[in-house]
Amino acid sequence: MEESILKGYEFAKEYYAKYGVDVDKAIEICDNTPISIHCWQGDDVNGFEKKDGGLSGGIQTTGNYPGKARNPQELRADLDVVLKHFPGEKKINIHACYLEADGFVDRNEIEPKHFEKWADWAVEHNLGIDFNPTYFSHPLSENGTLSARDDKVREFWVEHGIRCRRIGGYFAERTGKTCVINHWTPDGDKEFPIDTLSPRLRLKDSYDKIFAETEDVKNVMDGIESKLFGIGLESYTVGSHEFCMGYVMKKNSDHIIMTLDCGHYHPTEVVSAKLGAVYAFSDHCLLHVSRPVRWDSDHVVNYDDELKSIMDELVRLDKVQATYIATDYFDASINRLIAWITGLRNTRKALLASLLTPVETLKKFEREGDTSSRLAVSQEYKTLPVGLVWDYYCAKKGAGVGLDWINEVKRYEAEVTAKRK
Ligand code: RNT
Ligand code: ZN
Repeated sequence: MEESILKGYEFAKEYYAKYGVDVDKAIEICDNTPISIHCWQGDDVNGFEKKDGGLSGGIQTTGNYPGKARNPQELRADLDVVLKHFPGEKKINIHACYLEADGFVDRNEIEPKHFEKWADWAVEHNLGIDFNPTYFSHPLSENGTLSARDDKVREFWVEHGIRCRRIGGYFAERTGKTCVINHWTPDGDKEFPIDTLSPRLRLKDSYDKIFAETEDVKNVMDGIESKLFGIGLESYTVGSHEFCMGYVMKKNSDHIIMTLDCGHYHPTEVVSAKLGAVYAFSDHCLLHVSRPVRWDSDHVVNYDDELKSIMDELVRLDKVQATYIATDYFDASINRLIAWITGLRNTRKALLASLLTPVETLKKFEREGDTSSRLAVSQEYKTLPVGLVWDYYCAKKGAGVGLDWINEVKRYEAEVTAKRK
């Protein structure tokens, strides 16, 4: 390791000790916390179904940067580069549309065998796998999926959900690690509907059917993801926040949990402010770490105040272990790997920064009613030398420090991704 990095670490250790913070313990917890890497940044949420038709469901990938992965082999090769530059415990998060089959296999026909190569790859890399039903980018998703008025359409998607839970069970078996499934449906309306209740009752019934039919599935957690609106579906979302939260709380099940996506709320609402309320009623939740920008929900995660507030909250609530942390963004306007790795590193770095805060000291001030010290100290620690600890951690893990990893990804671009036509 470079001497300056080591020196920085020694200095930071001494500095943090003044606040009663144990740097090595923070690094250890940070390193052991799984973060689930969304596979869909690598190919603009396309997937590998042998069918035509683009991305739908009110989400869009903009930009035309060359070099996106065109098949599972390329995506996994790119993921190897991501894994290398993203330190710490990882999982891979894949969508049902990333199946591998000889011909076209429809969503209501998918089976564990279509995901065997993903499972082999994950086992080889000692990674857990998380999973997502794909309730979009399909001819039958144009007028709703699990909430569709048409019985046949609804049945089709219920079958998809059932199959996805079984595939989740398969992943858990293969990897020996819990598979976290995220259920998100884009169902909604461009205008405000006259009847806002019936679609919700149908969505509720569909989820009930999926879970009732798959009670035997083991080691799978199910996040229910809400959303405010989608593109082309601006006025009404069937799976709104109130709906999804209501569903999860009413079910009171040990595997059905809330998914909170940072980009899925009104502009002044923040996920960091919701966690303390969610944990008053739930043992777990799933985070989709993302970044909203005006109306868009899926920008590359920045090292910004809200990301830091979310991680602060997890540490203060002592819910780092209870929370399933997953990333969710897609940017096709810049080098996809740099986008991917930047968001992931920011997520891990923010977690490390929060683990390096003097939480016990702050809690003590609060208990004693010393809110002046609580405020003052909470501001002081913001500029503590977290970057020095981060660099040391990355160097120790061989994940690349500063410009190193960027240069390496650029080399990979020149040698591999730029040659893809
Ligand atoms: C969309 C949701 C959802 C998707 C992925 C691809 O707004 O956030 O999680 O991004 O399923
Ligand atoms: Zn999401």
